[in-house]
Amino acid sequence: MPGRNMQAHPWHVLGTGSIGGLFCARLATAGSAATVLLRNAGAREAWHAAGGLLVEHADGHRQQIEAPVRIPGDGGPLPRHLLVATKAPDTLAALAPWLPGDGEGQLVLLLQNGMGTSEQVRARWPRVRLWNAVTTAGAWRETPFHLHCVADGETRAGRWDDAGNADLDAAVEHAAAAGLWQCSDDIRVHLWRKLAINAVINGLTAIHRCRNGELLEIAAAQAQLAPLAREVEAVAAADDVVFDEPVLALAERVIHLTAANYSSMNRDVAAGRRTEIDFINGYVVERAHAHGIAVPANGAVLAAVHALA
Ligand code: KPL
Repeated sequence: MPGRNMQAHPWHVLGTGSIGGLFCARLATAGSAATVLLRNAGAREAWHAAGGLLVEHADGHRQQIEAPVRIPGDGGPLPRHLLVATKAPDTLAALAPWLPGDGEGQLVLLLQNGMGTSEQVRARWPRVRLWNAVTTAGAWRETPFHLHCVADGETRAGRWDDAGNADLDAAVEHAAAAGLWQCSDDIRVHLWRKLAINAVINGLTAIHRCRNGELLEIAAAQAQLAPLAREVEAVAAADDVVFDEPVLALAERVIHLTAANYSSMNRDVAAGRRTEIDFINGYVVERAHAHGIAVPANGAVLAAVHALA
């Protein structure tokens, strides 16, 4: 009975962007009374004024979600299971009000672009049970509380390390049984594969202000694809992660599949928002330094995107 098991382990969702909203919808479908954690009273008013979240699925079916909402300082019990879908740079600040101690008795599942937030969360909350998820689902936001899901994709979830209370994992396993994700023993490989794609594509599309497909047409961008891919492969290998296909081939396949799209980083730069570059090429550079590997192409993309901000 996935529905009853899901109700026994209620989730709290932090971050109501396109992916956070989509997983609120999936939790609702699975029979979980997920609670949405919002930033402040203004966001709560906007949520109620919109009547909650509207998700339009690829098959045309519309789902209205009127989940309960909480804001920091409301005095309720501590959330035990948090699904975090904020932008990577916002993670610690978004989590802080909900994890006032060392994380004991709480589980955090990070579902985000980029890497580096797991290490940050672990350093700040040594007793939290920490999971990651990686998804290929695609969604976009028409308004803050109106989403369109364009691809169901595949989602994998895996434990980051062994710290924390293993009993909390039941919530992740019940969600897997309800079809939200597949549990994986090698989540780092999935995280690195997504990171590799984003490290090759996203920064370049922001720098050249182009669609993903145009990376193959703009000579200066095209020339950077292979060096970026080679560097990511070398750093991942030093972190004991081996890809089942060359990163350049992987990235080029995604470029073809998403040729007409603007990457998330291109959109962030166009809208004047903070980017996730520090958690994408920045993470590659950080791990490269730790291993003494030179990564000039990733360093150049990191610096160029910082200069755009
Ligand atoms: O994940 C993406 C992103 O934009 O963040 C890709 C796969 C590059 C699609 O645009």
